Amino acid sequence: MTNLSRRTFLKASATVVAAGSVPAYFGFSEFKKAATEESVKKVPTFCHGCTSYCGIVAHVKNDRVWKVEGHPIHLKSSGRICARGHGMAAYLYSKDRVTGPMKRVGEGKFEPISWNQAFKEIGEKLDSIVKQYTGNSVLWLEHGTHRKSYVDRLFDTIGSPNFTTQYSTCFNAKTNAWLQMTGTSLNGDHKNAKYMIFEGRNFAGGIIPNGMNHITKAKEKGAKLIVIDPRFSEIAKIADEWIPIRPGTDLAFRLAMANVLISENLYNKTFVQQFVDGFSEFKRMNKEYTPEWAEPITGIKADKIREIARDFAKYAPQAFIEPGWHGLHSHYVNSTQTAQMGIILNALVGNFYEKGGLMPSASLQLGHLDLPAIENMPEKGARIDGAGVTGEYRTVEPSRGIAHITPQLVQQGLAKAVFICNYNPLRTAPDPEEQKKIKDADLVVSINIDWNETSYYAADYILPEHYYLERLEHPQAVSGHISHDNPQLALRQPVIKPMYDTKDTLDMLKGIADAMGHKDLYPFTIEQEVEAAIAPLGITFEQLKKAGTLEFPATVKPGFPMKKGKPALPTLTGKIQFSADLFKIDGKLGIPVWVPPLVEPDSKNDHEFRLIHGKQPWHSHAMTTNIEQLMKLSDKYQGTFMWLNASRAKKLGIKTGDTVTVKSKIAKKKVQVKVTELLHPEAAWLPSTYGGFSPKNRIANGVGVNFNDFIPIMVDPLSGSTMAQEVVVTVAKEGN
Ligand SMILES: Nc1nc2c(c(=O)[nH]1)N[C@H]1C(S)=C(S)[C@@H](COP(=O)(O)OP(=O)(O)OC[C@H]3O[C@@H](n4cnc5c(=O)[nH]c(N)nc54)[C@H](O)[C@@H]3O)O[C@H]1N2
Ligand SMILES: Nc1nc2c(c(=O)[nH]1)N[C@H]1C(S)=C(S)[C@@H](COP(=O)(O)OP(=O)(O)OC[C@H]3O[C@@H](n4cnc5c(=O)[nH]c(N)nc54)[C@H](O)[C@@H]3O)O[C@H]1N2
Ligand code: SF4
Ligand SMILES: [Mo]
Repeated sequence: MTNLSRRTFLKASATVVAAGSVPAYFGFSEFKKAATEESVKKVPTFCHGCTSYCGIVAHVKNDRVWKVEGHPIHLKSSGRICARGHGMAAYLYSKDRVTGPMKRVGEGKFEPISWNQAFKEIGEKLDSIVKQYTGNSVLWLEHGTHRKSYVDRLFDTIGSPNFTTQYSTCFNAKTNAWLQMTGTSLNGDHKNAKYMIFEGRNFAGGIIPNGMNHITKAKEKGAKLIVIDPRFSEIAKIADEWIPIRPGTDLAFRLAMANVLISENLYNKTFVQQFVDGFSEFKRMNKEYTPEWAEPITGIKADKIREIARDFAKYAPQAFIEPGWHGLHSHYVNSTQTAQMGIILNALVGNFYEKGGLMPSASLQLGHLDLPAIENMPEKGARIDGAGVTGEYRTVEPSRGIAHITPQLVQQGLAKAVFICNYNPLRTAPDPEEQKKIKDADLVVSINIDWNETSYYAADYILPEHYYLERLEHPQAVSGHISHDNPQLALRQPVIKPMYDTKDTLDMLKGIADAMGHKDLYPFTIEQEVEAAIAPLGITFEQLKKAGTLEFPATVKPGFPMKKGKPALPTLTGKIQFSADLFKIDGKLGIPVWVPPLVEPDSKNDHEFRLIHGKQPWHSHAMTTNIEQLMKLSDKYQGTFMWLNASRAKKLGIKTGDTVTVKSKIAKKKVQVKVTELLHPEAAWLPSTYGGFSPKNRIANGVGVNFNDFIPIMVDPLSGSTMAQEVVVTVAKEGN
């Protein structure tokens, strides 16, 4: 396709589909020649469909992506990707992408604006906000931390401490507990395990493609898999046992497991003596939590709890409770204690740094650019969301912040300028009507790729980033979630030229900083960043580009970290701290004790349920609901339906396919129901993805409902999470 421009080609192919014939004036013979003669290029990069960031290889012909497949060696994909990986690649060609910078001119009305004009207006506005209210009134919200190093330079210049990730809606309780108790984080070594407990964790729904591969390999060698989930999740299908725990009571189950391990002398005494601080206090406080105590709370028979604890000890150290992700770690007032108990149980059986137990991610020392220091750096005040030791939420990690309270910060006049990047709080944070109030800030800039709810309802300016298949990024060390001895480095690189008038976030920040008068704040290119990052590794940019993912010699070995013969975790004692210092508040010892959930459905009221949720294998958060191919799967599998237990549904006269009204204190919505035996009777379960309400996302808009519709903005006092399942709803058949 040498002489035919891509635009002409697209027009041509669209017409072919529409008309079913080939008008000669489109130069079809030329197209056909190019289509048959041009060779397929295979360009490795990595997916952006979820935080697994799987390595992929894009097949490109005529500057068009024809398909993607899993990168053969990437830790997370290892040759396979999921449906979303394919859907995300197809979304490159969606008509709903934002094709150039936009400025709001009214409610739901936007006009194109040039990049230079957008930078000028945003830069001048930001400058006046900083002058009037200080840099502390500026907030950056982002899914992840990938662009943090860029934001840091601007925030150091203006004096803002408010870089915030989406983690308060994801898994803060887990990261907080691991940080406070161990100073690190470890992954299950699934492929070498003999016994795995997946509690509130679903590798086959909250997908890591190669994770499932590791588990099935272990199972082929005889490993046992126990799944503890109020719902028969996708991973429960391959489990030896599914235990439908009463939602919100995992802490009680875990306390009782520890009680069995200690009272029956099954715990690893040598390990505990050497590597644990605070065991005797824990033992004293854990005495009352017998399996008989936990039985009525969890709905799991005392004998079953004993059996699991004994098996766990029997197979240790090739046994673990999967450290988990979202499913247990942002849902309840007791989520942090539940996460603490995950660490404690694993430590009691001594599986830390053991093959088949918990192992660290293989690490890589990357280089970085030696950038000029920021001159006259203003003093930064405390974070406006109160995260961190000097704030209202002293035990919440300040590096992550509390994203979902942004509308309150705007209403209180604390947040005047809000940048929202690769993040859609209006659909993925609690109470969308409240989240809409983010628009009341003096300046709201959305850096996203499509017309998500945040852009449509809240943004003054939409600055579209290049799609992930169109951009280069500084390289990423592959880590987390599944264990791997050899570190890997993955590169995201453009597989085609950008299709529209989009930019990298680095160039957007350059433009805004320049317009504010902070010239040369970013005196580098992404290419230079890549070169600096790989400099210590002895590889070239060309090698990395060609391979996409490179693997390096093993850095991970079993064995607890030691220094001069002493345990050397980055904690106060170098040991695992059962009593976490930061959690020692209000006279408490920082040791997990039973904390009941905040709310309970009334067992005498047939209409009341706890509303719980989970991922669906073919959707990511809210963003894939605008992908046509994936929504076809939703249609096929009744994907938008809310699950109800058969015995409860019967009492209410509800059958599969019926429409019901679901009501919480803040919302009343209609949804169709799937009636099933495979759910705890106390729960109503919603797939977490649907309920799009941006009119410009034509496929997602108006399909299904979302758990966030029903929950008010709340903050878990220890980790700052949303407590998204501390909600009781009533369910009634239409007309009742
Ligand atoms: N398909 C898909 N995969 C994804 C993502 C996605 O959006 N879609 N997102 C990625 C991200 S960012 C994350 S954080 C991970 C999340 O990965 P996971 O944490 O594994 O996924 P979830 O579905 O949120 O939760 C897991 C399970 O917890 C169960 N659960 C709910 N309440 C309770 C409870 O009270 N007790 C117990 N024991 N179980 C409970 C749910 O039924 C669900 O099956 O997935 C990642 N992968
Ligand atoms: N409704 C709902 N809420 C949830 C969850 C859920 O499953 N459903 N899950 C919870 C969890 S575990 C998490 S981690 C969070 C996730 O919360 P979000 O990050 O808000 O979720 P996403 O739906 O992934 O939305 C990200 C937005 O990024 C934009 N985007 C996509 N690709 C790019 C890109 O390449 N560049 C840029 N700049 N933008 C891009 C899209 O416009 C999309 O709207 O949500 C939490 N809350
Ligand atoms: S799990 Fe699926 S969506 Fe997530 S990064 Fe991998 S291929 Fe993409
Ligand atoms: Mo997440």
